[in-house]
Amino acid sequence: MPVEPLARRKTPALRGAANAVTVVLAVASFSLLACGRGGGGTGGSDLDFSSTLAPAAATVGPATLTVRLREAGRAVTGAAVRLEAHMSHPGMAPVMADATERTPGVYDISFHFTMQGDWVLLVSAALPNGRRVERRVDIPGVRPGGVR
Ligand SMILES: [Cu+2]
Repeated sequence: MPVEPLARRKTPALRGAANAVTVVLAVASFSLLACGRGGGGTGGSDLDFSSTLAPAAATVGPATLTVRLREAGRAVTGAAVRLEAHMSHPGMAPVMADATERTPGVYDISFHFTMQGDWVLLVSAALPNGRRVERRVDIPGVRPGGVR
């Protein structure tokens, strides 16, 4: 007879532990998504994302971010690649731009640095197979334009 109440008492505690593990896992995967910078993959390790900025020494004015997408060693064609460019200080609307695919898997995003200072480029790519990739590219110290 005393066995049954004991067993009942144990069950909620075990459930609580399981819930705690679930929460920890959810937080861990969220922070992976939130700071998708660097070479780590957000959607899988077989997806290769690289980007270059031209001009390399960023100044206020026009710029082009070139994004290369490869999946399992093959160029990813037909992706919808978008840019959201933010400055590090508040109160400024982001600069938005869409990419055009120059050659298979190579996407050019033309936009303008509208102010000198520190910028954060958020690149998102929606792949034809439904995958979605987001990367953050920091561009610190954009210099005033009109020097050239
Ligand atoms: Cu600004």
